[in-house]
Amino acid sequence: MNALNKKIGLWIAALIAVIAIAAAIRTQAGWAAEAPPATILQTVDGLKAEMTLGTYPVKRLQSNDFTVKLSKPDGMPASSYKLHVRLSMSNMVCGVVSFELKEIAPGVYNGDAVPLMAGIWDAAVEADNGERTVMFNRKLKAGA
Ligand SMILES: [Cu+2]
Repeated sequence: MNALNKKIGLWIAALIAVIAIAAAIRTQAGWAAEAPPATILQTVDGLKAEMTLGTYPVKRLQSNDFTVKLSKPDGMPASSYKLHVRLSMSNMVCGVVSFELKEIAPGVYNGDAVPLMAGIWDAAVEADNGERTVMFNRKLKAGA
């Protein structure tokens, strides 16, 4: 009876391991994960960022329009910031993509995001005006 319980226990452990591995593979491929929206609003330290992707889901190995609208607490555009974006994938070593955004209108910053592979990417947006640095974070989905 004890041996039978041990066998059943091992089977259950193996089954759990298989389910966990399958879930991990699905998440990395970006199938199971729902696509984050194209536009995400975030306020950090009083600075508001509206982060938008032109085509969405973005396309891997192509230039994808990445726009950040920065505004102050009073709603006025936050000008003259330097914006730096860093794209990476959690739990993967497929590479980091870094690029700068250019201010194309007061408080409106634009650049090209080029994800290396399909899946869910983390985008870290660093906004610096020489006096302080504010970090924004969002996820984005890249398709094939
Ligand atoms: Cu990857």
